[in-house]
Amino acid sequence: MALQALIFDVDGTLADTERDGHRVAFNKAFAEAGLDWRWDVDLYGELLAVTGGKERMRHYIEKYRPDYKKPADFDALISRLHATKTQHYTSLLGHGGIPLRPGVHRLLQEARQRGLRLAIATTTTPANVSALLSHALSPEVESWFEVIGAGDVVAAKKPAPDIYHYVLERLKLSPQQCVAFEDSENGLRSSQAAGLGTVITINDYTRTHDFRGASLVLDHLGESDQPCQFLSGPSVNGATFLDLNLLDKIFFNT
Ligand code: XBP
Ligand code: MG
Repeated sequence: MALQALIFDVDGTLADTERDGHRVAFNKAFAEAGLDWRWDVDLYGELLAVTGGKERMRHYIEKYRPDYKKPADFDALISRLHATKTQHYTSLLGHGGIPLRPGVHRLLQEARQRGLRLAIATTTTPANVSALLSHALSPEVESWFEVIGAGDVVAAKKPAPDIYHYVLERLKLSPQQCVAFEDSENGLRSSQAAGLGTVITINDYTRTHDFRGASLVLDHLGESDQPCQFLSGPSVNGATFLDLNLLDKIFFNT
């Protein structure tokens, strides 16, 4: 069976968006709403255990702010905060922005040249995906992705496999024909449960996660002038970046 498609997670995988992007946007939304909720870098790392911004805010209140008296319209408050946070996040990407991680653009281009199909499977809001791709690369890049599975299109977010099932169904491919790219344990649990071989690129928030079951773990995808480290997986014979030939060898023994 040959490789047909690459499926990418977004936050932490395409770009390091959490610490200086999502976290900052949440804090701005809280401050504007007159709330004393404040997520510092370490706390945010703990909160990332729960995927999805709305779910993360609810988890914060339950676990860290038992003193907080929920208003009668708490659900509406969470929705409003999340909408404001999305506005802050997308405008933050437009101002200075957050670059794609090393090797991402290179691998996307290589996949397109080779006629591979591309897709996205993420927990984040669709507007955030558009903003990241158009500001980090250009507005037409979104159209490179045949399927964008994002946000609330499935009821159960990662680590549930639903978003990968959603994407695979729309691609009309089996998991054996695709490779997933993730950065976190929740992401790996999700892709693994959908039956996908998975490449992990770690980041500062996820380097201590449990990546057992991943096909390959790297610090990033690497560039010819920016070698990556292969942290676990099969021998790569001195490779310094991940390209499609290496991916074929690892996943399809070709
Ligand atoms: C990352 C997430 C998201 C973002 C926030 O998902 O967990 O919740 O932190 O996005 P992934 P929203 O790595 O799968 O892209 O606030 O839009 O939910
Ligand atoms: Mg991620």
